[in-house]
Amino acid sequence: MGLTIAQKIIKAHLVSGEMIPGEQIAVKIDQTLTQDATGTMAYLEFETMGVPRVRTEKSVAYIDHNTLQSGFENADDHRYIQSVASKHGIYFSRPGNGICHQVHLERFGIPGKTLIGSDSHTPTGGGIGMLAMGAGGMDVAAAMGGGAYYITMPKMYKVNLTGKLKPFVSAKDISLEILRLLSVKGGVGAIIEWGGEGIKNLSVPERATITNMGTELGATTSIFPSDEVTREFLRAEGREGDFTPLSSDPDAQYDKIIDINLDELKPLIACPHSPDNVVTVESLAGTKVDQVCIGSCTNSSLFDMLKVAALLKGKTISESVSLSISPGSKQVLAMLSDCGALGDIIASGARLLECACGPCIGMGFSPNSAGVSLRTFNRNFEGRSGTADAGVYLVSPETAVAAALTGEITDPRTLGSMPAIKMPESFKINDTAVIPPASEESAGSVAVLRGPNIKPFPESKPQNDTLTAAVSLKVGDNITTDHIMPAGAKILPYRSNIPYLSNFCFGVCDKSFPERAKALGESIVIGGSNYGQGSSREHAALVPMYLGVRAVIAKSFARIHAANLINSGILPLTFKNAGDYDKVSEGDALSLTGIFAGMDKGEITLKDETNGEEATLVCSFTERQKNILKAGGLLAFATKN
Ligand code: MIC
Ligand code: SF4
Repeated sequence: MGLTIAQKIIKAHLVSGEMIPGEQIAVKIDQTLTQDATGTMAYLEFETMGVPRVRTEKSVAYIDHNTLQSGFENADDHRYIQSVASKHGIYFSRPGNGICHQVHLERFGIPGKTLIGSDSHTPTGGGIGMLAMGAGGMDVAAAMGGGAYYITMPKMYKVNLTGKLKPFVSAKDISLEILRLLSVKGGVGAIIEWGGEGIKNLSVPERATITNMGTELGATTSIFPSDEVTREFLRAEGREGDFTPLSSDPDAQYDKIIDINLDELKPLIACPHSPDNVVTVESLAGTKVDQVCIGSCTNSSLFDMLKVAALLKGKTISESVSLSISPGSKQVLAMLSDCGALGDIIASGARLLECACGPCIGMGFSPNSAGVSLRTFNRNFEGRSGTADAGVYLVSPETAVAAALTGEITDPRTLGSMPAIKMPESFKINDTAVIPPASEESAGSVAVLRGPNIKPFPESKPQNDTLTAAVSLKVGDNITTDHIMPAGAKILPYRSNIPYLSNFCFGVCDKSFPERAKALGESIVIGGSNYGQGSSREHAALVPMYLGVRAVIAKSFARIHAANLINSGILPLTFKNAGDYDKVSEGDALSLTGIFAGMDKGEITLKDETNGEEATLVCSFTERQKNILKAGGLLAFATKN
């Protein structure tokens, strides 16, 4: 039987396990990336593992999330990451050099290689034919130390694109269409391969917009073939030598095939508060808009920015709209500046932000109260923008500009004719903002600089054979990591201070949770389906662990979060019958007995001591995962072994 693109890459990197969907496999990792909001913790964990120098082909530490420095905390963390990277053989991308995924695509991504990153949008690299996956910081630390990455062998889905995008319809609309079709749970347990004759007209950055938002489908990753379009992109980046062709076999088998005709696609928009809440832009036309943000790892390439500049050229934005532009990288910004397009953007009244995540993670530029914000980003979860009652909509750059000009949601096809965009033959290459690590010989003398913001790693506890604890919180379906451990400018600087962060845990759902959990000592959280979707932040597991959460029982889990729970020593268990979720209430005393035998059997019985009800919980842990849970988390496990 023929192989899909992802199966070929997995086969070439398989360390253990069988490539049967649902089986645990271990994959050798060629490259890693970290960003600063998850990186500080990841490098603290890496240091604990005691490996002197990374064992990957290339590891890069980016600073792109915590770039507002309203106190010493972020600057101290940047200094820590720079010094620890230099000491251990990791390249350091300075603040201002750009968003990790955009820069990695431009400067480091290589077709056919494996990449894991401590950021859920690492699948952006699938746009260049990499097998690129988001992971928790501990898994990235382990991979930097030469360890394999453990995942469940995914199913394979294929999306066939036919036809050609019409003017004012773009790659972002393809992402929104697949979210409309599949929902935020639709990609769970699968790798999505994009193909069909329609991909020929999509450049690498457009493909990367699509693989980037595959994360919102819950997919393990998404991938495009490596073809002449890929070669052309690498040539323009001065890296043609990194090109290898890559395609699926003609007789490759897929578990699901989806067809999208690009000729029929219209501009789409995701409404608050979920990326799959998708309707046509025309159906919302006339809705008043307060703010428009263009950028993020989804839509900040040179092509996106040139389109924005061309549409803004000679025009002034609406008086009632505040427009922000964050180019994805220094390369994009420099080229915009050189060709004059930056001047067109500035002249229109836009506010230029630095090349970083910025408003996407609530790092500044929060909307006004009850404001309507149109963003070219990938997530519109409740509260993420930093304004609790804002309504955030996700759109393409074209739709964003249309709203900025008119002050209301506007179908961009009404703007007239789309100006022709001429992409340069080659990109401007200037890697001075990427600092190479110290040589192996001089690494010993590099001092690692730690600021007072870094607090000791919280102590985890081994799982016992019995667990008796109360339910500290019961939540519904699709709870995101932004609900569990919110981000934003006020909290993000404390990513290496778990005790402080704990005051905000589950703040979006229930502000009294931290106090209640602390008072209970040990407790259990009950969740609905797709629990922990969204970000890779391991803080959404480490903080509950610090607050005494010993198990999360849900209808189903998002992949990275389930792995983070295990790495933090928390049991992720699933109701065998989803209806049993209704039997348990907040405050109930629960008991789980025979946990170790249950882990082997795959079933554990839950007794609700408050109402006498029983339910069967299922789990399918590998031997390694059982040992991690018994040790009290990956760090305890790794330092013992
Ligand atoms: C996000 O988009 O939610 C983030 C911020 O990039 C996260 C990482 C983090 O929480 O630091 C992600 O996507 O993994
Ligand atoms: Fe940064 Fe937003 Fe991309 Fe996350 S989704 S990496 S916060 S730009």
